Amino acid sequence: MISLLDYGAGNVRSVINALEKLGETVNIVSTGDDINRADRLVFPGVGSFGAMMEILQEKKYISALQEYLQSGKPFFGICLGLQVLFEKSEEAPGIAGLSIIPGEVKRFAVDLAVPHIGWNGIKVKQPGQIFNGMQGDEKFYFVHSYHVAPASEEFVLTTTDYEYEFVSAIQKNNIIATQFHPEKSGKAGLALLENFLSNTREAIIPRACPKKTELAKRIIACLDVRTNDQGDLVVTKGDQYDVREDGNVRNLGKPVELAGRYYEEGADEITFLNITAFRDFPLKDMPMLEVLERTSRNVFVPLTIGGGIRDYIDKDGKQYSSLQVASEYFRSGADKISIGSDAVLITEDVLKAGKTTGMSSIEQIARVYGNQAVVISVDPRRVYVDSPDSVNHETIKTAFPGPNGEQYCWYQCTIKGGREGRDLDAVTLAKVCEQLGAGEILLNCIDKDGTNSGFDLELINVVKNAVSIPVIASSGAGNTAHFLEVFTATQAEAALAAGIFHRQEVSIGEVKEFLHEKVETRKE
Ligand code: 1PR
Repeated sequence: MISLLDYGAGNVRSVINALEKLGETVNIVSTGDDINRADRLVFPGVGSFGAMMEILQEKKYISALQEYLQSGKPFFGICLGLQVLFEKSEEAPGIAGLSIIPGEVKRFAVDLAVPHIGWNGIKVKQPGQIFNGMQGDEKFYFVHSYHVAPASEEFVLTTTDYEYEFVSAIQKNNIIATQFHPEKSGKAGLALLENFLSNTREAIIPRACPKKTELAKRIIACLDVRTNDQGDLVVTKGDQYDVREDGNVRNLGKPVELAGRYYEEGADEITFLNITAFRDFPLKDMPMLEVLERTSRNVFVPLTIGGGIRDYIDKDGKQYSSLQVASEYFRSGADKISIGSDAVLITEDVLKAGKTTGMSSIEQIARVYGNQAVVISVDPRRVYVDSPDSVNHETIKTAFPGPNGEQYCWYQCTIKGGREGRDLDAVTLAKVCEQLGAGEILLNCIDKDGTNSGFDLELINVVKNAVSIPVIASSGAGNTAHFLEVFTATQAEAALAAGIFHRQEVSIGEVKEFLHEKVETRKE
């Protein structure tokens, strides 16, 4: 039996799933007394430092936690569960942490994208049981904007490089805490957790730690999911968003099975898009929640889910907020949610009013679950123009002129799966959504979707240059060389593909093999 501290702020499902996969029975801590009684405690922190400390205070967990941490009993902190051990954080000035380790938590001061999202390496600084059996060149999944800065090196277990070197794990007697998420770090993460649970393994420094760690470019498999005409939930795939062939919805497989296959093949993340959720209410769509629940029990890389995340009034007049919809997805095993149509409408409102309301789905979900949990999925298509002055949009000079020889184009945002074009360009959308608190942009392209002709590099560059959050390049991958092209001709942090993986034309392993020694990737 292992105790897990769930202070109610976020998704602890994936940690529970990982522990259960390793054969543990998980007891959720719900009072200070439960903390006192625990023999081994896992603390997965989610959200923001200030909100976390407030909840810990309200629930009267603070003194129980401090006592537990001083007792010498095993403790594993993850992400904010590491930061909580320090004295204070720049994220919440004036609010004290648990002060078990001298030092503070600082925001990344880098030119690179913040949050630091993705798979990065570790440099091990002192022997640790949790590394038993590891080579040292494994990568782990990070997602954070703040990092710990201990006052001395005494308790530093690992460091990681992200423009500069930061502390990515600490060890003090039986207290271990990592900035990265072992529960989302595939087989390496599970092995590390298993070592902690066993608590009897020899402490080692792995032999092959890199001198400098590098954030890997991520390869993401995307599953567009919808109900077909027979009522089955299937993975489908469109050509420029048209998913029907001879009148029927293309059926490329079952969502849970395909996700499992991509995990085994080495996908760094898996994205589900519920592509018809704009017309249905997703909380009624229980099969989709079930897909997430079943997938997250066996897939230990980040899962994103999109489709239908917006405020909603059902036929009986009952109101649901987008936050409630998102919360249900998080509870079912999602690590991030993605917002498509609603992001366009929110941006239009912000531009019209000249200010934000603080109440949009993006702001509300980012406040509770953190910026990194909010992905904006953009569905743009090219609109050609003769001159940049002819429209009030961010235009680019294109190397691929339009049908009438037009030299310029802008990227028009659409809603409802490309069915409705709006008077808004993708660059403006990305900038406004970043300001509202989005953590990442999933950049599709209707012109390229399903064409196998390569990513729209011009689109990716113009959006990437406009924001500092990570950008996932999507649409058009047709072969392994397209991945190399997108990572060398743009600064995109990740590349997503669907069709070539579903049709088994190219496997994720083959993509990574091709990129080996050309682009930093994660090896399983
Ligand atoms: O608007 O918040 O309800 O979210 C709906 C979501 O569903 C959006 O993220 C939107 O992108 C997606 N969506 C809606 N309709 C379709 C469709 O195809 N008819 N799919 C759709 C979007 C695009 C990518 C695709 C890549 C890679 N699919 O996700 O996987 O283009 O494809 P490729 O590698 O085969 O070229 P909301």
